[in-house]
Amino acid sequence: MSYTEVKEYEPLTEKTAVTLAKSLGLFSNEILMCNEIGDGNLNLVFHIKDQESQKGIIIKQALPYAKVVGESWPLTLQRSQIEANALKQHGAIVPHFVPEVFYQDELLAITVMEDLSYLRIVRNGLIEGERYPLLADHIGEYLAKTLFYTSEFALPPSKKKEFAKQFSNPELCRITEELVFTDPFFDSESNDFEEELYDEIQSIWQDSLLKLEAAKLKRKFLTEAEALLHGDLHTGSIFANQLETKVIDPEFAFYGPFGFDVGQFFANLIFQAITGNEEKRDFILQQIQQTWKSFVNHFTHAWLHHNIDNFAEVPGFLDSILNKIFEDSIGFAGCELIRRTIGLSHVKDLEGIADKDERIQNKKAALTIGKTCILEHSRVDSIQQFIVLLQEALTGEAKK
Ligand code: SR1
Ligand code: MG
Repeated sequence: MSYTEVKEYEPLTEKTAVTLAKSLGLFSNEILMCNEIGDGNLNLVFHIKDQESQKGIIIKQALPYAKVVGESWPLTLQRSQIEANALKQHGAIVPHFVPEVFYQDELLAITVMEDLSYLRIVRNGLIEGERYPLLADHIGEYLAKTLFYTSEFALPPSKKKEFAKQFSNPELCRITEELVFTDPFFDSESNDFEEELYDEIQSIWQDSLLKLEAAKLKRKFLTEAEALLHGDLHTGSIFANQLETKVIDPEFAFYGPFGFDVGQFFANLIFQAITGNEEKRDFILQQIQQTWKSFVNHFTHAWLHHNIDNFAEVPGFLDSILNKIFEDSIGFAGCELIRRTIGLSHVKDLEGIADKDERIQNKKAALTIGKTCILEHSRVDSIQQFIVLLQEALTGEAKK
């Protein structure tokens, strides 16, 4: 049977994934290698390769539950279509930063896309000391363009509202609302932390100023439908090498606040600044600065050439938007730092530290910096000031 004629959803196996690849006519060779390589929280990912021609593809399939928790946490298969459509939407804006989608199937909840296995997942590469000299420039450009060109600055409001409807993603948004913006700030069941952090965590739960700022940030995430976000832009969602950068996995895509993707990227770089030595810390801080610089350059260029809003040329408007994005992104970064340390879904940057004392010390630093970002986000006026704030936190109390 041709796999494209399957009538109901079933999870693929390495064998049926090959059958599917052949049904799609993507390979001429009969002998194909297939490995399930998914190491994320939610999906199956099959890497299929023709050893002779070295041609490969990726088949990503959504499971009807969150893999990280198990079948007790059902999850919509519709996220697969959201992801494929977001890849296409963002791919139309920045094709050089997004994998090409060859095929999508709603029933099977699959997306067949370009094989990026010649690149490395940035989180793994950074942990092992690799450097990606163009990463900051590329991600700054990716963020500026995907956000600007899906916003009302570039689209007529009616068109933007159509997209916002198409990318309504309530189940995946709920994960972020709970895991990033709520649970870590309360004694919630989903939290997962080492007991040595209990005093720090208690102080988070009891800090009403911190909770007030977190509440405001959550509200932004819930209500500000500014642009089509990636929605989960951590360093595990980025492939890179010395020359290229590709952003994958936008299954959390929806219309949300400009600063959210920027903040998640910042936070996941900050983990590397926390865990690295002095030289790495300086390099990572420079990457954060460069990302923002690239973002501002590309966003400003798009604004000056493609802004359709009548108010575009009003002095101060662009600056006020950039300031808002910047402040929000620092606040969102703070939430991401805290949730990846004590919430449900952790990061290898911290968990991979074998020595317990060292790991706890780094986790405490992540919590301190996360709190600072949340509390100070609306007072930080420039990227230089943010870098100084991070430098002080990294060399001072936070690392003791
Ligand atoms: C249940 S999903 C946990 C996390 O994995 C995804 O990558 C998102 O970051 C989500 O919050
Ligand atoms: Mg993901």
